[in-house]
This record gives sequence, C-alpha cells and structure tokens, in this order.
Amino acid sequence: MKILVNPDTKTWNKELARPVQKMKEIEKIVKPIMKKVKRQGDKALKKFALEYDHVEIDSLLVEEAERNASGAKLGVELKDAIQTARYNIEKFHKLQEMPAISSEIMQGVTCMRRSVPIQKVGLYIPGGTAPLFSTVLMLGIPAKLAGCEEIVLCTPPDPKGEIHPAILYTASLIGITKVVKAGGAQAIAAMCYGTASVPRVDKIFGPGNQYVTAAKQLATRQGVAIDMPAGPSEVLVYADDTAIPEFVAADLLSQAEHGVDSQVVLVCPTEKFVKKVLTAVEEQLRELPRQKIAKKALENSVAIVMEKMNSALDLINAYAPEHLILAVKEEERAVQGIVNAGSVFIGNYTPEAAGDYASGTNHTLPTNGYARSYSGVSLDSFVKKITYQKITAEGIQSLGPAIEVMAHHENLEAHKRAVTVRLNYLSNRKKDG
Ligand code: HSO
Ligand code: ZN
Repeated sequence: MKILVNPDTKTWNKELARPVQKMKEIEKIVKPIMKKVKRQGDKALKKFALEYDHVEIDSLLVEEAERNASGAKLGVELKDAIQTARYNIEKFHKLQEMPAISSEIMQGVTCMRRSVPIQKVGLYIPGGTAPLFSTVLMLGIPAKLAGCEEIVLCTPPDPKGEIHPAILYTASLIGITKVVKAGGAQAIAAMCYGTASVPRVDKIFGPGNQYVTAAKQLATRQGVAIDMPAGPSEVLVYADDTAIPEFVAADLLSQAEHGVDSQVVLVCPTEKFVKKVLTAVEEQLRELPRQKIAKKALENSVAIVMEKMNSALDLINAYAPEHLILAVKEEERAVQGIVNAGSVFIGNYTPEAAGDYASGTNHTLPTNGYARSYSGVSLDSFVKKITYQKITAEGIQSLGPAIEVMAHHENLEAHKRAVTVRLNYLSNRKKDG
C-alpha cells in the first residue's frame, strides 16, 4: 500500500484512480456468447455449462427435491445466522415502502403516484470460490417485498452440476422457486432474451465478474434495465487515533479479500496511525486463507495522511466510495460532511461486514465513483412509480388556458387543440343548457 501525505487536490484523481477495466475486449468475448444464447436458448446454456463450468447439465432448472434437500446439508448455526440476517434485512427494507400519494393540486385537478412492482426480475448470484448466498437475501427480499410476479435466480453449477446448498436454502427460505443452473455472461443473456427454461426479465440485478458486468451492460441495449453499472468492490476507512488499528486493518482486509481488483483506501490525520494500521494489516494478512487475493488488492490500494478533517472529507467526497467507514472522534461532523458514498458505517463497532451480511442495509452498492449519482439497491429498485391524474370539467376550465398558452409558444398546436376542443365543448354545453 503506498502512503501519500497531504496530497494536492490536483493529484487526487490520479492517485485514487480505480483499476481500469478493459471493457472493449471483454465485450468482444461476451457478444458472441449472448448471440448464441439468443439463437439457441437452453441448448446454448448447456453447451456453455460444459465449456465453462465443466459439467453436463440435464435440467437447467433446479428440481423441487433438490431445493428441499438443501436445508439438511447445512448446520443449524448457519441456518440460524441466515434467519437473523433475513429478519433484519426484511425489517429495514419493509420500512422503505412508500405509500401512494394523492392530492388535489388545484380545484378539479388531482395527481396521484403509486409504486407498482417490476413484473419480472432476474437475480444473478456468483458461485465459485465465494458463493454469495448473502446476495440472495439482499436481492430476493426486496424483490419479494415489492411484489415482483416472477423472480428468476441464475447461478453457476459446480463441477458436479450442483448449486451450493446455502444458495438453494436461502432462495427457498424467501420463496424463490425458479433457480437456474447457469452462470456468467450466458446467464445474463438468458434473462435478457429468454429461453425455454428462463423467462425474459425486465430488470437484472446482481454482482459478477467482468463478463457478467459486460453482459449486463449489453442487456440494457435490449431494453432490459439493470441495477447499476458495476465495478470491483471498494472500501474507504477514515480513522483517527480514537480508532483501533486492529479493527481498521480487519475492515481493510475484509474488502481486499473479495478480489484482486478490489480497492481499499485508508485516510488518517497522522502518519503514525497509518503505520500502526499497516503493521496490523501485515500481521492479519498472514492468517488469511485468501491472502494471495488480498495481497494483490492491497497493491492497488493507498493510505493517505490528511491532517485536516475538511480536506479529508473533500477527498472522500471526490472518491465517492462504495463503503465508507468513519472511525473518528468528530463522528457527527464527518457524517454530516459526506455527500458521496454508497453506505456509511459509523463508529468503532460497525464493521462493513455487518452491512455485508446481517444488519439490515443492502450490500449491493454503487462502485467506481457511481456513488456520486447512484443509490444502492433498495425496495425502490424493484418498483416503478406510476403517476396518475384526473381532471374534472371544472379543472380543465381553470388549468386549460395555461396549457394552451404554453403549447402555442412551443409551436405545438395539436397540444393546444387537445385542450381547446374540450373548452369549446364545455362552453357550448353551457350555452345549450
Ligand atoms: N462486500 C460485498 C458484499 C459481500 N461481502 C457479500 C460478503 N459477502 C459488496 O458490497
Ligand atoms: Zn464484503
């Protein structure tokens, strides 16, 4: 991890640059995969399972018996933990429900808005070395709460053609019954175009490698929405000497172990504290099973000494971290000063891992600086808001003239006429009556 001391504002962009992704090259690989799935449907999914997951798949959909058997393969401890997480995530996401609104804006003119679930959603859950069953909760719970009619979950099979039991158990627990053994870009293509086994969905959610990310991006060109533009996961920890170096180090490493392209940033007011944290990182790194991955991620990472809080907050806002941990004495001042972050973890006892798994907030968050303009996944991500209006005869008579004038000045006479015909009708009726 390189150390910078009070870096000049002009250098922030360069010093805090995220690892670049070669999207164009990835797209070249992904496009033919998508095309094949579009043309050959399930047959292509099976072919890609053989090629990439090294397994022959008979039935792409996980059978009911297989889903039901998953619970028995897990220990009680894990099942209890999943239940705790589920309870908290459900509770926090339920609070996000927005009641319909309705108001008579002016006499005879009523406007309304209500949330309506996105009908068909696709959830992508990565498999491999870290089977993210926690992501099943993070995506599945809000999808269920929103009332999405069709929820399909795609996840890659292991070399035995099986899905990790914790993924299946979690899916069953929250009532997701359509689980497809398909991973990578081909799974995204299936949800984008639809196949015999996989319904075409309206919106695709979930993390994945660069191929998955590229496929999701390509899916948007087919009219399918996606949760957000994704990039490697990242954390920024802002800590002063009221923080505990061991805690800070553990938080940095919990992010670093996600992938070689993860990025972690440490911001502290003194070099002395930075050194303490880095010593703790070295010590803890030795004990980690994924130390190779974490080490590589740390090479992309940086520790910054920022003496003044205002400059530190400016730098954090410029970087717009996906996860931000604030472990500083002037906690409230820091919280108030943050305008760009995906999710904020406050105080010494709030590790990012809490939000990753079980506190209740969602862990699908904007990376790559998108926290400047995007929010993380929430209940909102699974609904669209439809607006309604109803105007009475009286209402159009009072509002109509304003519409006519505006339409006329936009040179849109047909718009004006849509009001005029009604106003004429009403004034004739008055005369007749
Ligand atoms: N930190 C990841 C989420 C995750 N961590 C899942 C562990 N499991 C992205 O926010
Ligand atoms: Zn994590």
